[in-house]
Amino acid sequence: MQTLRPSDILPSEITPRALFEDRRRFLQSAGATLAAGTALWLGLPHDAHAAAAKLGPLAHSPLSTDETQTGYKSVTTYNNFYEFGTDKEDPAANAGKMQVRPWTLRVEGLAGKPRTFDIDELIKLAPLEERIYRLRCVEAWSMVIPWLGFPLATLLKQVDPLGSAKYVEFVSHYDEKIMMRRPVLEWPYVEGLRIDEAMHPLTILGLGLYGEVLPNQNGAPVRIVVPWKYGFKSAKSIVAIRLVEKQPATAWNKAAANEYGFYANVNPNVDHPRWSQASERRIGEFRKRPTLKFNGYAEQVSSLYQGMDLRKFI
Ligand SMILES: Nc1nc2c(c(=O)[nH]1)N[C@H]1C(S)=C(S)[C@@H](COP(=O)(O)O)O[C@H]1N2
Ligand SMILES: [Mo]
Repeated sequence: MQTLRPSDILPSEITPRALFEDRRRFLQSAGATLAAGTALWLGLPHDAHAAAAKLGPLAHSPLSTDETQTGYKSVTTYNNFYEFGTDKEDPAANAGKMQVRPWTLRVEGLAGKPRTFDIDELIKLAPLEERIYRLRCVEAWSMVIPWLGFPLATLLKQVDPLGSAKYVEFVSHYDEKIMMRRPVLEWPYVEGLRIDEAMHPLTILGLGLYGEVLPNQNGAPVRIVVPWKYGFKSAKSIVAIRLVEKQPATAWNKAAANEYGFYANVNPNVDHPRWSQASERRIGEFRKRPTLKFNGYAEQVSSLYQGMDLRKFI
């Protein structure tokens, strides 16, 4: 069976055009309260998401967890994407306005060969893998998401990072015409990693989930996914990656440094100043689960932090 790449086919071509346009109009006019039920409202089958562009072929990564995956509906309607509102349903209701094509990603800064990649180039840059990762939000909930992507290292190597590049900064798209203007955070949303964290094989450039291109609310068309850190490190809808010498000033760290450290490694032993991080609720479950150090990825990543006091470097 031949699987189409999103470069071959756009969602607007797959979904019958009238339906697609209806849906867009609906998303633009409906308030946050209604839009969560869009699929039902349109009378679409339960797996309405099957209308989105499929990505493939995919290799299943051995770095995946075999835990039960969080349902597609929760993954795509319970989101943090503050540019589109601070309630969990806001991104699904409002992110449809974001134009995700054409899209380019600049990889610049301390690099021998800085370069701008078109989204279609990016998707073809390396074999796509399915990476089923736990995502642990700083708000003490978690999900298990089947991401599609490839190692961020593969992209970074394309531009020949210089030895002076010690950190990597990620800049999200910002458009005040369709996104929040209130300075809840400083816009654009900026995140960052140390270069060895960025080059770690677990860190991926996310291009899809559940076998399809990323829904806008999950950070279309390209985002970062760093599974051993709190979710806020995984910047969505990025337009630039900068190789830099100094630790970048990041959006959440600027907003409240004592609550959101630069490292933000998942750590059950270090509480958020306003709540415990010892346990979490997996979306779809009622019982609480103990939070695991480095979100369960300690074996792979703890060597990155040898000799560092992780109570100090939160
Ligand atoms: N640009 C941008 N990226 C962002 C955020 C945001 O508000 N803006 N929220 C972060 C937080 S707090 C989390 S938990 C994850 C959520 O990703 P998901 O909605 O795809 O599960 O995205 C992260 N990336
Ligand atoms: Mo989060």
